[in-house]
Amino acid sequence: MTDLPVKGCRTIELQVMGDDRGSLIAIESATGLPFSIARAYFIFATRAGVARGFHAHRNLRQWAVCVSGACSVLVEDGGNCCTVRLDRPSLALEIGPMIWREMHDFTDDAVLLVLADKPYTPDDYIRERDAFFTMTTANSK
Ligand code: T46
Repeated sequence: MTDLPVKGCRTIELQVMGDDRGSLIAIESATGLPFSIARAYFIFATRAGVARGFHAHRNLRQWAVCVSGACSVLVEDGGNCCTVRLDRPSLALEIGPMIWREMHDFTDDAVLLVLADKPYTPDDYIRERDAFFTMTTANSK
Protein backbone atom coordinates (compact mmCIF):
# COMPACT_ATOMS: atom_id res chain seq x y z
CA MET A 1 0.00 0.00 0.00
CA THR A 2 1.27 3.45 -0.84
CA ASP A 3 -0.16 6.54 0.86
CA LEU A 4 -0.75 9.43 -1.50
CA PRO A 5 -0.19 13.09 -0.58
CA VAL A 6 -3.97 13.46 -0.55
CA LYS A 7 -5.71 12.63 2.78
CA GLY A 8 -7.53 9.31 2.87
CA CYS A 9 -6.18 8.19 -0.51
CA ARG A 10 -3.73 5.43 -1.27
CA THR A 11 -2.89 2.89 -3.91
CA ILE A 12 -2.90 -0.83 -3.30
CA GLU A 13 -1.09 -3.48 -5.34
CA LEU A 14 -3.39 -6.47 -5.53
CA GLN A 15 -2.02 -9.96 -5.65
CA VAL A 16 -2.42 -11.63 -9.03
CA MET A 17 -3.01 -15.36 -8.90
CA GLY A 18 -1.89 -16.70 -12.22
CA ASP A 19 -1.44 -20.10 -13.73
CA ASP A 20 -1.34 -21.51 -17.22
CA ARG A 21 -5.06 -20.73 -17.62
CA GLY A 22 -4.65 -17.01 -16.99
CA SER A 23 -5.02 -14.64 -14.05
CA LEU A 24 -7.36 -13.97 -11.14
CA ILE A 25 -7.47 -11.22 -8.52
CA ALA A 26 -9.59 -11.45 -5.38
CA ILE A 27 -10.64 -8.43 -3.32
CA GLU A 28 -11.85 -9.03 0.21
CA SER A 29 -10.97 -8.02 3.75
CA ALA A 30 -8.25 -10.67 3.88
CA THR A 31 -6.54 -9.01 0.90
CA GLY A 32 -6.77 -5.52 2.39
CA LEU A 33 -10.22 -4.13 1.63
CA PRO A 34 -10.96 -2.03 4.74
CA PHE A 35 -14.75 -1.94 4.46
CA SER A 36 -17.73 -4.13 3.65
CA ILE A 37 -18.98 -3.68 0.11
CA ALA A 38 -22.45 -2.14 0.03
CA ARG A 39 -22.41 -1.40 -3.71
CA ALA A 40 -20.38 -2.10 -6.84
CA TYR A 41 -20.66 -0.30 -10.14
CA PHE A 42 -18.56 -0.05 -13.25
CA ILE A 43 -17.99 2.64 -15.84
CA PHE A 44 -17.36 1.59 -19.42
CA ALA A 45 -17.78 2.77 -23.04
CA THR A 46 -16.63 6.23 -21.99
CA ARG A 47 -16.40 8.33 -25.11
CA ALA A 48 -13.03 9.69 -26.29
CA GLY A 49 -12.05 12.92 -24.58
CA VAL A 50 -14.79 12.68 -21.96
CA ALA A 51 -14.03 13.38 -18.30
CA ARG A 52 -16.32 12.26 -15.46
CA GLY A 53 -16.69 12.80 -11.76
CA PHE A 54 -16.21 16.47 -10.79
CA HIS A 55 -17.63 15.94 -7.33
CA ALA A 56 -16.76 14.84 -3.81
CA HIS A 57 -18.64 12.69 -1.31
CA ARG A 58 -19.39 13.73 2.23
CA ASN A 59 -19.17 10.23 3.63
CA LEU A 60 -18.11 7.49 1.24
CA ARG A 61 -15.09 5.23 0.90
CA GLN A 62 -14.38 3.54 -2.38
CA TRP A 63 -11.85 1.38 -4.14
CA ALA A 64 -11.47 1.93 -7.88
CA VAL A 65 -9.80 -0.62 -10.16
CA CYS A 66 -9.50 -0.33 -13.92
CA VAL A 67 -10.09 -4.00 -14.70
CA SER A 68 -9.64 -3.41 -18.44
CA GLY A 69 -7.79 -0.64 -20.27
CA ALA A 70 -6.72 2.47 -18.39
CA CYS A 71 -7.90 5.79 -17.07
CA SER A 72 -6.56 8.56 -14.86
CA VAL A 73 -8.10 9.71 -11.60
CA LEU A 74 -7.36 13.09 -10.08
CA VAL A 75 -7.92 13.27 -6.33
CA GLU A 76 -7.82 16.47 -4.30
CA ASP A 77 -8.42 17.08 -0.58
CA GLY A 78 -8.68 20.86 -0.71
CA GLY A 79 -4.95 21.32 -0.11
CA ASN A 80 -3.14 18.58 -1.99
CA CYS A 81 -3.86 17.07 -5.37
CA CYS A 82 -2.47 14.17 -7.38
CA THR A 83 -3.36 12.05 -10.39
CA VAL A 84 -3.10 8.27 -10.48
CA ARG A 85 -3.00 6.37 -13.75
CA LEU A 86 -4.97 3.16 -13.25
CA ASP A 87 -3.44 1.06 -16.01
CA ARG A 88 -3.63 -2.50 -14.77
CA PRO A 89 -6.18 -4.67 -12.97
CA SER A 90 -3.76 -5.21 -10.09
CA LEU A 91 -3.75 -1.54 -9.02
CA ALA A 92 -6.51 -0.25 -6.73
CA LEU A 93 -7.05 3.35 -5.69
CA GLU A 94 -8.72 4.02 -2.34
CA ILE A 95 -10.64 7.30 -2.17
CA GLY A 96 -11.85 8.42 1.23
CA PRO A 97 -14.58 10.91 2.15
CA MET A 98 -14.33 14.62 1.26
CA ILE A 99 -12.11 14.10 -1.78
CA TRP A 100 -12.75 15.85 -5.05
CA ARG A 101 -12.31 13.40 -7.98
CA GLU A 102 -12.13 13.70 -11.73
CA MET A 103 -11.65 10.73 -14.07
CA HIS A 104 -10.16 11.35 -17.50
CA ASP A 105 -8.09 9.92 -20.35
CA PHE A 106 -10.10 6.71 -20.60
CA THR A 107 -8.87 4.25 -23.20
CA ASP A 108 -11.55 2.81 -25.51
CA ASP A 109 -11.51 -0.51 -23.65
CA ALA A 110 -11.51 0.98 -20.13
CA VAL A 111 -13.76 -0.63 -17.54
CA LEU A 112 -13.49 1.14 -14.18
CA LEU A 113 -14.84 -1.04 -11.37
CA VAL A 114 -15.72 0.80 -8.16
CA LEU A 115 -16.46 -0.83 -4.80
CA ALA A 116 -18.25 1.41 -2.30
CA ASP A 117 -18.99 1.14 1.41
CA LYS A 118 -22.45 2.73 1.12
CA PRO A 119 -25.49 2.44 -1.12
CA TYR A 120 -26.12 5.09 -3.77
CA THR A 121 -27.08 8.31 -1.94
CA PRO A 122 -27.55 11.38 -4.17
CA ASP A 123 -27.50 13.71 -1.13
CA ASP A 124 -23.97 12.57 -0.33
CA TYR A 125 -22.57 14.29 -3.44
CA ILE A 126 -20.91 17.72 -3.35
CA ARG A 127 -21.00 18.81 -6.97
CA GLU A 128 -19.94 22.43 -6.64
CA ARG A 129 -16.20 22.89 -6.47
CA ASP A 130 -16.40 26.18 -4.58
CA ALA A 131 -18.67 24.60 -1.95
CA PHE A 132 -16.22 21.70 -1.58
CA PHE A 133 -13.29 24.06 -0.97
CA THR A 134 -15.30 26.11 1.49
CA MET A 135 -16.15 22.95 3.43
CA THR A 136 -12.58 21.60 3.45
CA THR A 137 -11.22 24.98 4.54
CA ALA A 138 -13.78 25.20 7.35
CA ASN A 139 -12.90 21.64 8.49
CA SER A 140 -9.17 22.38 8.61
CA LYS A 141 -9.62 25.39 10.96
C1 T46 B 1 -17.66 8.35 -8.07
C2 T46 B 1 -17.04 8.15 -9.40
C3 T46 B 1 -15.73 7.40 -9.33
C4 T46 B 1 -26.79 5.34 -9.95
O1 T46 B 1 -28.01 5.27 -10.23
N1 T46 B 1 -26.27 4.52 -9.00
C5 T46 B 1 -24.95 4.56 -8.66
O2 T46 B 1 -24.51 3.80 -7.79
C6 T46 B 1 -24.09 5.49 -9.37
C7 T46 B 1 -22.61 5.57 -9.02
C8 T46 B 1 -24.64 6.29 -10.33
N2 T46 B 1 -25.96 6.21 -10.62
C9 T46 B 1 -26.52 7.04 -11.70
C10 T46 B 1 -26.51 8.53 -11.42
C11 T46 B 1 -26.36 9.13 -12.81
O3 T46 B 1 -27.62 9.23 -13.44
O4 T46 B 1 -25.69 6.87 -12.87
C12 T46 B 1 -25.55 8.07 -13.57
C13 T46 B 1 -24.08 8.45 -13.73
O5 T46 B 1 -23.52 8.76 -12.44
P1 T46 B 1 -22.46 9.93 -12.22
O6 T46 B 1 -22.73 11.04 -13.15
O7 T46 B 1 -22.41 10.27 -10.77
O8 T46 B 1 -21.11 9.20 -12.65
P2 T46 B 1 -19.60 9.69 -12.49
O9 T46 B 1 -18.81 8.83 -13.38
O10 T46 B 1 -19.46 11.15 -12.65
O11 T46 B 1 -19.22 9.37 -10.94
C14 T46 B 1 -19.23 8.03 -10.47
C15 T46 B 1 -19.90 7.95 -9.11
O12 T46 B 1 -21.18 8.56 -9.17
C16 T46 B 1 -19.10 8.61 -8.02
O13 T46 B 1 -19.63 8.25 -6.75
O14 T46 B 1 -16.96 8.44 -7.07
O15 T46 B 1 -17.90 7.52 -10.36
